[in-house]
Amino acid sequence: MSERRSGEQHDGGLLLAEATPKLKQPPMFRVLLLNDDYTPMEFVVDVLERFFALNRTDATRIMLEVHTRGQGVCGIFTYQIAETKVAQVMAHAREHQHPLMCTLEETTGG
Ligand code: TYC
Repeated sequence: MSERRSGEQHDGGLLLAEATPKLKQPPMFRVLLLNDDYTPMEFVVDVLERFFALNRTDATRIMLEVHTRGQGVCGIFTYQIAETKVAQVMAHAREHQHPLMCTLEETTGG
């Protein structure tokens, strides 16, 4: 008669199932800089300081990684922030007539 499944409550004659929390981590995106033969190294270091809040040491390390290996990670962000960073870097590079390329890729779990 007063049988009740666990997780459910009587409420004025209504049976209300308890909501199970369904929280997930948001997908994350790496922002990448790509190497080219023309953008000055100093400009790339400035971009990394300006848009990714890196100090000169880390900015220089990442710039050299891009220069020697072809690409490098500037940071990892949620989609909206990653996309904004890419747009800001591309606009800044074009304003200064440099062919610097910036893109994003989704991380897969880690
Ligand atoms: N390869 C460039 C040069 O020799 C430097 C550079 C580094 C360009 C990183 C782009 O994302 C880049 N001037």
